[in-house]
Amino acid sequence: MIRVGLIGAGFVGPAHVEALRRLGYVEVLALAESDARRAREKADQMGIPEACGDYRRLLANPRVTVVHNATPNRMHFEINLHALRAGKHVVSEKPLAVTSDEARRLVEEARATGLVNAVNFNYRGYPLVRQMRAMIARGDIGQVRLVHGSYLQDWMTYATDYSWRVLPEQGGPSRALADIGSHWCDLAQWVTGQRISRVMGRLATVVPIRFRPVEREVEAFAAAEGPREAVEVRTEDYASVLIDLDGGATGSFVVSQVSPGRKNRLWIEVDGSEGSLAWDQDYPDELWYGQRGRPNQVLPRDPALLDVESLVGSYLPAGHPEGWSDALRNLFAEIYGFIRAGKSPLHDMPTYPTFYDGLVQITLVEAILESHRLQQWVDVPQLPAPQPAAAMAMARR
Ligand code: SOE
Repeated sequence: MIRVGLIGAGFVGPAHVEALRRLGYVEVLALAESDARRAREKADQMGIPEACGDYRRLLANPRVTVVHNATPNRMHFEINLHALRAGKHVVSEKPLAVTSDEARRLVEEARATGLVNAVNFNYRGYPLVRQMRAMIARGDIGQVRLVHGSYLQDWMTYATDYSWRVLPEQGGPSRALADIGSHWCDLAQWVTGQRISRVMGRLATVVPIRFRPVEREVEAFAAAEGPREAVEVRTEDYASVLIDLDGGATGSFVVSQVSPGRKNRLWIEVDGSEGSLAWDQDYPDELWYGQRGRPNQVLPRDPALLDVESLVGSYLPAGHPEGWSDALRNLFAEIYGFIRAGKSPLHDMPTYPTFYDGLVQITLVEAILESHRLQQWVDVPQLPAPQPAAAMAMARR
């Protein structure tokens, strides 16, 4: 059994617990929350044996070998750092930290320890997103020319919609871009194998004043009651971004948390010289394959039809719909497969998103904010990827 400590039990923490339990060889042993009473309550709800109100106690538990950090953004850096220093493998929610300086320090710390470090870019766990990546790598759509799409939500549409993410002190300087744009950009880069190298962003805060419930913190997507106070909003509700990629492709994306009716719609299309592929999270079991001289196709998520490399878990047969929680489980299966095999990112190339990928996304968001401020194109600093020993030996051969 691999034993896990979860820190933070807001919206996403319980989803981690459920996905981990489905792996079969992982026990969620301990929960840390902002105070001991809340920790015990939440731990009881989820059947987690140990609970504490101070994450440092959880880190001191020698039976915990992996820590999942599902706390609000402002706490990511400190907890990730201490978890590594305590000798734990870390699975962090995104963003890895609030600034690229902090994220860089975490990448260095992780490298110094050799521990497994992962960031939850969970949309990589969808079988048909993997299929898209495999087909692009194999050249099925020819040379990649255009990458475009959007990530739209509606849970911040009204001035009474509120979350800690609104305040830069809690969520960081960016909201829609860091929260959901980072998922879109991670996918765009991962499926195409190209890096976003230049950006031109236009951000907007369309709800400048929000009404914050004063009595308690509100979790993402949750409703709140009781008295409220007005707060000025200093993070973006919306962004549209032009992008250039280093392999010659160009494109654009829109992110919004104020698009009524769009609950969590991540859509991405890649157009190549020979064909196009498009995936829409509203229909996650379908991959659209467009061609010029032949009828278009829709590939279903049928394990019998997918490329082997797309199969990270035991998927249900075709016709048995899978979704968000299955993709999360698939990503965890990959991370924990690595841990269980006793691998280290110093020696083996991780197949899951690492702290380095977290740093790449924060750097990208910072470049988009800068571009909006200057009202011009900005080059995205390109960061050398850490190379495990095995990959370096291969390159020398
Ligand atoms: C809220 O916008 C949120 O929960 C994000 O924080 C997640 O990363 C995204 O997957 C769903 O929406």
